[in-house]
Amino acid sequence: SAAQSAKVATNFVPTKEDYQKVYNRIAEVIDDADDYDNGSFGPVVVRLAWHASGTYDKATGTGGSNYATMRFQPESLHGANAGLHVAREVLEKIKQEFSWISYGDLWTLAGVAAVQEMAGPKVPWRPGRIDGFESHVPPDGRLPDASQGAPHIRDIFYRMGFDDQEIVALCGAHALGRCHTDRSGYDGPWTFSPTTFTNDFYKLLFDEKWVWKKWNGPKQLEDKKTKSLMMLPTDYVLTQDKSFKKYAKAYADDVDLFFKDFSAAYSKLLELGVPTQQFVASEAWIMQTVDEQNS
Ligand code: HIF
Repeated sequence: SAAQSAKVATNFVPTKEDYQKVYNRIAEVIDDADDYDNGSFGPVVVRLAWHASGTYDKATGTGGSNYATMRFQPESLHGANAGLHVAREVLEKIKQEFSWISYGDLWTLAGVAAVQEMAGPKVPWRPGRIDGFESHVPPDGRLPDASQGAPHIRDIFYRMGFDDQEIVALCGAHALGRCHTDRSGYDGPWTFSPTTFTNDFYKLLFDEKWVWKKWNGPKQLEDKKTKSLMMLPTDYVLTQDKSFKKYAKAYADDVDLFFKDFSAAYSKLLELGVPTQQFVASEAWIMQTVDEQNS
């Protein structure tokens, strides 16, 4: 709008309230999904925020959420990012309304809003990411391959600077959403409530009997009882690897512990690759849910 362009022209410095307005628009837009999956863009937005951040390489300081490089080829075409154009397009509407926000801040704030609005924990977040260029695109192959085992998971997440406990805490986000055959080749949701953030991912891992699905697609597991849920090989590994299993069991038994640890790990994920001095605040903010603002 003219008012917003004028703000940019006069060096508009957004406050926490301005970011809260963006958050509130995100909450509206992810819910406006009548004809899409389970009626929510929340899960695919959580995946966008993660894939935008999970390219980080601690050793070289490259990748991560700072430059929002998934806007560019070839990163937008990397196999792991198949389907994420849906999330980028949904959020583009908001970028048009709030032109002052960087794409990296918009995508990560959207991840936070999606988690919180789907009844998940508060995730501390702060702005400061800047838009980069094609030259910042990280190489392909930095995101995890779902057909692999524990050594691969560790390679990928240790490279970002996470430990076993943080890896397992993050993995609970697969309570949300589903796999699409035309994106990853895998098929189906992990839980019965894919638009509500719960610790059901861990509970189901331990409570159900998981068997290899007989089909033409990639190797995945299905629950023996209903055959309507799925686990990726990388998900199932959390019950097989001794160190991973310890944490997965703890999160199955204690939803509060899971929420607390997920919040910390996801917040850390979303800040990967952003130089500390770029952040506008020394401590991350807690954005309010729509419900909290209305009560
Ligand atoms: Fe996912 N993930 N993820 N993931 N992911 C998929 C979908 C989602 C991995 C593979 C896949 C995380 C870790 C890993 C979400 C969030 C997170 C799909 C299906 C695959 C194959 C894509 C499709 O077909 O649409 C692997 C191998 C991971 C490392 C173990 C994170 C922890 C769980 C970091 C994370 O936050 C979400 C949400 C989805 C659902 C997207 C949707 O469109 O519904």
